[in-house]
Amino acid sequence: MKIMKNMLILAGFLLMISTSDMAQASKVLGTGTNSLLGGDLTDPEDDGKPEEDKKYNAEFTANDEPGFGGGEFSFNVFDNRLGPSNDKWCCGKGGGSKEGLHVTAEFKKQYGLTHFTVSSANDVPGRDPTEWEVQGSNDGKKFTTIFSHDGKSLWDQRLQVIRFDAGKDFKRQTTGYRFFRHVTFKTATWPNGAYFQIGEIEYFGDTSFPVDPKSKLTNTWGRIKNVR
Ligand SMILES: [Ca+2]
Ligand SMILES: [Ca+2]
Ligand SMILES: [Ca+2]
Ligand SMILES: [Ca+2]
Repeated sequence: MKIMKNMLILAGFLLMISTSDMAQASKVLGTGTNSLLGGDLTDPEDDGKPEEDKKYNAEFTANDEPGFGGGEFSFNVFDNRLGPSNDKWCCGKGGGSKEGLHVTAEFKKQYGLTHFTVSSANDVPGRDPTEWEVQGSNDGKKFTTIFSHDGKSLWDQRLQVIRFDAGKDFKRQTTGYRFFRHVTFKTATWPNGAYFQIGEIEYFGDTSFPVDPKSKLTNTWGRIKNVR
């Protein structure tokens, strides 16, 4: 009888695990700066000084408004804050951008992406990314798609933090990358007027993935090419 009861408890427990395992696409963590996970790979200590671009563990580049200062610039997605103006990246290149709008974080080490967050900014939902990707690279030139979304905006509130996990929202990673790039190809209002915004991006990863010898080679060549 006792064994039977224990088995029932076990069965219930297993059911619970498998149900939570099935948790569907992405997870809303809340709204505002306090809902960010914090301590992501770009700034593990959460002590970055965005206005000076100091105390970060990554180098940032972008094809639109590169920089933290000067306004609603692209690196504001790494300033550890959610809010208006200087806390976000807004509002898109005039007439759109064929290659999309992208911002890249370059690290010294390779990381297998385990999870990441992307947060909406404060303005109208029509500026939220509807078609976008997170990509990885080891030379900063050839990028592989890790996560992609093409459909309705995933954010239903302003300054909303959404978390995406490997094994649920994108494939469990077996390759590490030194570069992570966020690209937006479309928003609901693209490419008219102020058509784009993102509040914050956080990347998390580990180095305990099996090393793919090919990616190692790419990394070496990437470094040689970058020295030119
Ligand atoms: Ca830091
Ligand atoms: Ca951060
Ligand atoms: Ca800022
Ligand atoms: Ca921000």
